[in-house]
Amino acid sequence: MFSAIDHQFMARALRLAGRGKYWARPNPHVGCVLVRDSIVVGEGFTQPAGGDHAEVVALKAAGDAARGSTAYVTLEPCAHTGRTPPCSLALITAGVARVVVGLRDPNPKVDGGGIRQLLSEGIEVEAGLMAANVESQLAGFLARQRRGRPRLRMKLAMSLDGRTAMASGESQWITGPQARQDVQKLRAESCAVVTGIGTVLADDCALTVRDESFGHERLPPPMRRALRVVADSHLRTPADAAVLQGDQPSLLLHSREAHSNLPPGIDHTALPRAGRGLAPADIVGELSARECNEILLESGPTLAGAMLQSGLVDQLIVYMAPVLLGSHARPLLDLPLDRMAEALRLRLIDRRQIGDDHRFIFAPQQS
Ligand code: AOF
Ligand code: ZN
Repeated sequence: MFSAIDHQFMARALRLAGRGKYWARPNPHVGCVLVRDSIVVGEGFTQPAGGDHAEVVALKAAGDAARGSTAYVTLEPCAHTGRTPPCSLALITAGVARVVVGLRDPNPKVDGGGIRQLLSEGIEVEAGLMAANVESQLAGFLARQRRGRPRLRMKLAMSLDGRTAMASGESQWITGPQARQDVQKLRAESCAVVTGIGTVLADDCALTVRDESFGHERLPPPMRRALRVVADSHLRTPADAAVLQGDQPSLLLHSREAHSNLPPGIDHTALPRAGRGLAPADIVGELSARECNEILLESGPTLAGAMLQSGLVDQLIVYMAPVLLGSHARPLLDLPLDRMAEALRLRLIDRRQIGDDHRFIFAPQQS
């Protein structure tokens, strides 16, 4: 039912959508192309939250030329008034004749409503073109809408012998500059970057998204807003820690019993105490409540092990450097298993070389 031309324009809409990936959150980054007589008359992608949706950007660009056109939209046009008015209405008012949708929007406020509204106005609608591409492009948003919690990706950097630091804690640098640059992109795509207090105290990590890592694709400040989160049950993060400095927001998650000596202005939230720390489900739940679509976990072995055992991790992104750190060095994960039957089996999703390192993406078998 879809022609080669349809594929070509939806592919263009997908590429456009990608340009919004660092700033649309918590909205999904959507792309829209308006075509009349095989000519693109307008196109656009989702603007930062509160700004125009992709369809509205494209319609504004097209003006009167939108009348009688076909709209290629990666995600079903919204039919509700949220931070912005419904796109379905904007398409109807502009006189668009046909709408080709990549994927139906699972947001309960939309969920087929946009498509129904277009159809009821006599507009031809076809859905499902390149849906698998939209699924992977919007994996975080879709996870939050469908199952009520964000996608959680865990980043690990290790030596060939599965070590992450020397016994002294020294760890800079195991992987090379290209791999570290790749991590910058993961951070920029994420709504929250989470670490544990152990890593903050050991490395004084800043967890920032650094502009210079993006080459000519320079990121203006609104694109660098990943929330930096520290799981810090006892509120031990020093006020002068790098993770609390700069213009990128940070959040300390602590147990209800912790005493705060923090200077004013530092965002912190109390969660129930669970064993020696905080429960992974509570950490993820708090970030979900804050409309996070994508969480990147960049922690040491304790939090990483607990998260993995909680079953909440969707992907492990492992950078492996061609170096041996030896048997005194620290292991990748704190995962006290005894029997083969307890082993966590992973499924390989992707594998590639980045500089001198290798990057593997795995999903735990259960998910
Ligand atoms: C579209 N086009 O480009 C995007 C959509 O609060 P609002 O008004 O910004 O609406 C947010 C919701 O709209 C979001 O949760 C998702 O369901 C949909 N996103 N829809 O028609 C777009 N980004
Ligand atoms: Zn919309």
